[in-house]
Amino acid sequence: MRKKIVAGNWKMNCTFDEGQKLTSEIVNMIKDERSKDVTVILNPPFVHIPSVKKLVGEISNLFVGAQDCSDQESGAYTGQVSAKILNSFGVKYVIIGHSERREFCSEGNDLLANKVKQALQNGLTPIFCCGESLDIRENGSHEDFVTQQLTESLFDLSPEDISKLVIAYEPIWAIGTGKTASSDQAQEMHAAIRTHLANKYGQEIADGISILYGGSCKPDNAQEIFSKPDVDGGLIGGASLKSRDFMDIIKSF
Ligand code: 3PY
Repeated sequence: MRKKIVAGNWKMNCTFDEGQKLTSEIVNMIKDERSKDVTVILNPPFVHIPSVKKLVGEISNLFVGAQDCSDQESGAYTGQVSAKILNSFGVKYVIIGHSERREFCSEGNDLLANKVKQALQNGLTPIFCCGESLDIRENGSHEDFVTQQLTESLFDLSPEDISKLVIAYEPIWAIGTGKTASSDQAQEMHAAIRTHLANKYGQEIADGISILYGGSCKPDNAQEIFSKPDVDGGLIGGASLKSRDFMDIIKSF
């Protein structure tokens, strides 16, 4: 059975007080509503991590993640945060290769391969993002594009390491645009990703990897998207900043 996962990507949002309020609300609702079989991950900006972690406490299905990590172990890399440092703060998950980092920080497949390795070597679970732009979707090469992202960043990993990953398919044309992939479009790409993983690592390993959908996932479309057989949850942007919406998404399985 694959893990069902809902991860909130706060992006560059929330002051200290806003982050505390949002986390407290989510903690209270999760305690009340007990969505125990869903793994929930909060990915705030780095500076929030210790205070969010403190509020989260020991709730067994609620974890703190980061939005990025360095491709380097340690040293003179001003402004970067290593996987090793994140681990020492109790972080369990890290988003790697979000399209906004690919675009605004020029992160390419080779660099992302090193970030994934750093995360794994330091005990973090990478949530590896892939996804195509509108041009690529419209010219019909989206499957080739996404499978190439996976091949170039992940296919050096051993079967044991790839099994530890979570993958997030986030079509760029659906991020922050209000457009969402239809549930059939999401299913089609998730199935293609799983087949690509199976061709390299075998069906059993591919069947164990959770693949999340991201891109304008909201309470009113989550249930339909999560009902698809190869969709194992969501990486949630804007709707993760509203505790009620986030909880409604968590309850959409
Ligand atoms: C979005 O839904 O906008 C995201 O980018 C989630 O990572």
